[in-house]
This record gives sequence, C-alpha cells and structure tokens, in this order.
Amino acid sequence: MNDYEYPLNMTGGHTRTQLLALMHQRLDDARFDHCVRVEQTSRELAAQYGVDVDQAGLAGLLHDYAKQVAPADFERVIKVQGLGTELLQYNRGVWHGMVGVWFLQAETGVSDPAVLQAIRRHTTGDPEMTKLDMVVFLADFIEPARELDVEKKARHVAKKSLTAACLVELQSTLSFLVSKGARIHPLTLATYNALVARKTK
Ligand code: DGI
Ligand code: FE
Ligand code: FE
Repeated sequence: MNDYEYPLNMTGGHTRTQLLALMHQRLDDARFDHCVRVEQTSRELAAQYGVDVDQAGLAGLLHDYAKQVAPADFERVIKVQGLGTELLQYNRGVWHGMVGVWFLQAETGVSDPAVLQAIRRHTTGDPEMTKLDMVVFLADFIEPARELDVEKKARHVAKKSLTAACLVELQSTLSFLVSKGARIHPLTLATYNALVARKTK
C-alpha cells in the first residue's frame, strides 16, 4: 500500500504494519481509512511547509487512535490522572486527542514528544501551535474525502498559507459548535485568537 517506514525510535519499536494492526483493534474501517488519508495529507503538507515528514505522517496516522475508546474509560483516565473536573464537561470529541494520547502511549509505546503533542492538539489546537501541530490539525480537515465547501476552501488556502488555512478550519468549527449550542473548549477559542493575531502580524 505504502512503501515508507518510520524510524523505530518514534514508533515504540513497531513497524508501520504493526501500528496499522494495533489501530485496527481500536478503530472501525471507516475511521481507520480516515487516519491513513490524514497520514498521507500530513506528509504532503509537511513537505510543503518544511516540517519533519516522519513526525507529521506518524502523528497524522495515529491522530484518531482513541476516537472510539468508551467515554467511561476516558472519564476514568481524566479522574485517575487528575486532569481536572472541567474536562469532564466535554465529550469524546474533545477527549480523544488530549486524553487519547494516554491510551496511545500505553498500548503502542509511541513516545516521540512532538508526535504526541500534535495528536494532543489536533482537535482544539493550541495558541502555541507549532508548524507540525498545524500540519496535522489541517490535514484532518482537508484529507481527500472531505468535500464540504469550507473544506475545499481550506484546501485551496493551504496552497499559500498554513496559518490562514487553519483559521478557515477554526472559523468553521467554532460556527458549527455555536450553532449546536455546544460548549466551546477554552483552547479552541484561544487558538482562534492566537491565529488571528499571527495572521495580522
Ligand atoms: O476526530 P475527527 O472527527 O476527525 O475531527 P476532530 O478531532 O477535529 O473533531 C472531533 C469533534 O470535536 C468535532 O465534532 C468537533 C468537536 N470539537 C472541536 N472543538 C471543540 C469540540 N467540541 C466541543 N464541545 N468543544 C470544542 O471546543
Ligand atoms: Fe480527531
Ligand atoms: Fe480525524
């Protein structure tokens, strides 16, 4: 399928094929296929924006590893690890990245700090987002199966500016969440404001 391999010191000693098998234990086929597409898009964006292609590809591949972990299991980790009761007010949409890395580390041994950070930040973003974090954040939104007009717009903007394309994504996510009456995580808002400031600098 793909002829690349990741450095074993980034993967907890697993070959890519072994990582795919581990992912299949946690994810249904549709989510698994999305992850492989995000891997490919992350590698392309990384090459375009001068980011480490292996870190981006690996983070893209693994970004939704915990997407289908049971909510009760997330709640247990949030409590046991003392991640704060505020976090309990959200749901799997927010938890699977920032809490999901706990499952990823425990079950795969993947330990590269930059890779884990990009996964942790892939849903809300972070005001201190690095280029690697932005690549994975954006790849999730513009992978080839994403076909909404706003996703096409972000794909187009991504040809010129990583920051501007991430802002298109955040505008869309925030509008969507507000339209549903959902609680906005403070990091989602802080990231939006930080990227607006970066863009106007
Ligand atoms: O995991 P994916 O579906 O590929 O994409 P994602 O990780 O970017 O987003 C997962 C969900 O998280 C999506 O439905 C929107 C939601 N989300 C993102 N930011 C926030 C949020 N949900 C709440 N309640 N608050 C947020 O700030
Ligand atoms: Fe996700
Ligand atoms: Fe995703």
